[in-house]
Amino acid sequence: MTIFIKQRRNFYGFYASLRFMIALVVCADVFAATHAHAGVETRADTNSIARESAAQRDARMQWWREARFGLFIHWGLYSVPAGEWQGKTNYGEWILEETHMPVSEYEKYAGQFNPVKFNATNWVRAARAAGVKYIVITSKHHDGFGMFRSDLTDWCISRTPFQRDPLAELAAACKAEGITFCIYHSIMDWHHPDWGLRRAWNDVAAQAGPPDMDRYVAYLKGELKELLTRYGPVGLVWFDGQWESPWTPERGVDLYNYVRSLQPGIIINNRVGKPVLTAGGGMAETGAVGDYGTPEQTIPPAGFGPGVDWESCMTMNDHWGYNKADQNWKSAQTLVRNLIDCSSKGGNYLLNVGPTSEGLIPDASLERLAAIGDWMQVNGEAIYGTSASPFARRLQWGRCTQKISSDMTKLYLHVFDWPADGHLLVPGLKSKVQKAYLLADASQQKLATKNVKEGVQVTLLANAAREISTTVVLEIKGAASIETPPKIMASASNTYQNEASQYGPQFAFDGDPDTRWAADDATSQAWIAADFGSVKTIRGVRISEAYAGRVQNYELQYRDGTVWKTFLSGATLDANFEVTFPAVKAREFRLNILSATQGPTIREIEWF
Ligand code: FHN
Repeated sequence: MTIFIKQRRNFYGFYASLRFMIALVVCADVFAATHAHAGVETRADTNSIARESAAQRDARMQWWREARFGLFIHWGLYSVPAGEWQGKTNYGEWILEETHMPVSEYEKYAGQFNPVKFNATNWVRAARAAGVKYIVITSKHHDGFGMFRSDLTDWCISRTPFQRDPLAELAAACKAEGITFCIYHSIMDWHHPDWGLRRAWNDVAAQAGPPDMDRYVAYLKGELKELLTRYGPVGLVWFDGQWESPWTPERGVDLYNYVRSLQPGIIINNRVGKPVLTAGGGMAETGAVGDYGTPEQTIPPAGFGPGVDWESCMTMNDHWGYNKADQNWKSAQTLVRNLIDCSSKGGNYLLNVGPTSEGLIPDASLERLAAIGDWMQVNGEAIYGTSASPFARRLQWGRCTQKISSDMTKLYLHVFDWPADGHLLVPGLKSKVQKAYLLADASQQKLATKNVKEGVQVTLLANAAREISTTVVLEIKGAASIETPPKIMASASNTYQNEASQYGPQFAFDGDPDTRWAADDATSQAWIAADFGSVKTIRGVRISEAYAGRVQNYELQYRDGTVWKTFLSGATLDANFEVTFPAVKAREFRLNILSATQGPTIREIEWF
């Protein structure tokens, strides 16, 4: 029998969940958070967020910014079916929602949840050995089940044969091991009768009266009070499930304030608010709230610029919750390079594990954590407490992080692709290198460096390359002086779903083949232009089309006053298109696509 204090039963229509759409939403958040923070700071009249000075905020965020690497743990009743129901094996933590199984059916998993092999210290030690600085554990996911002992409901751990409190044990182990304990708490609750969008298959709530969201919010706050007053310091709350209509920006601001009132130093992600749904980032939204943005399963192409806090969360395989059939594991190399990529763009990496219902982290996850730990053992200095790369353009051979102190800058060059000739070019670096060495080399044997026209050339030691990534340290007096390539003002006639922060024209001129400009799918005609700000003589162009063959007919043009003049036309492009032509002098040049089979998308355009 389900007991909810202060609850009534009722029945509401079903709300179709568009999970994959949610993932697309997530990227939007980052911009929301950034602007929100800026907005909230200034818009005292609309949102009464707990006021703090920029210095106070920096102090509150410091541990998290320096941490760079966190462990996400999706653990709950959904680990019992382990992804399987009625012969289908691809479910995860959304099994209740995706199967529409009666909630009374789902409740039976509580009786089968008895993780006797759970050992919080083992989990935390595996995380610490991997170089993780904070752990975010699901105190409650969308199924509403509390992975802690609550006085407000018995739809929690006390309903199971496992008469212990996993969160209490994890909080204690984190404290003992020097890891910051954090919680993930879902706003949406498929089980609670007062959550505004009650599911038709919530037969347990069927007898309750109509949902009462104010009463639900009181319950939600009650749970958070238990969590934020009984488990010691909590580093951050990772809210989620904010996208459904019962949740509002006002409720987000109110909850943000409430949580900060319980632990003033706590950090709260931006999903406490209600980022307006747009496919990906690129929207400054009013009323948004939260301390940092949360791209999901993706790493932003170029980060979000200085002063923008964000954290990319990602699965190790294809599921957040435990799925016994899912063996599609990312390699340790991919996971470490993702961590480096996030750090090089000024963001954090929150890597997920989905433990079993016995209380074990899958071996494949432990193996990867251990491999990451081996790399972090040697290279952690190039991740923790670093800031984003000073190089505006993507480095062909890898990434860069830096540490700036009063009189010196350390550039950490993360070499993914070892130069065949042993000479690594650091493009655009003008500074004189005081000292260069391999981070893995305790003797810090000096590497020869030379300032050349294109930048600094570092002579690497033969066979020093490491499979995952090799860190070369350059010590420079003061700040690094880097010749920034001429700033190109990019523009285009169309950008995919107005997603400028993901597919804007600037990405075709950033020197990064992993980013691209894209037009909407249905676009058959489009142009993309580059304004060099001053007259430039060009004699050729290299164009890398992302999906070769879409462009069927194009012109190359320059602007003469208000008129675009065509100086070359052709049919198709491809991934490595290059053409030279007699010199053309102008400030602005454009690729004008006259016909395309589908939305044209270009990785790089280099006018030379
Ligand atoms: O629906 C959840 C999902 O189950 C998982 O928790 C991820 C983790 O960031 N967040 C939501 C999807 O955006």
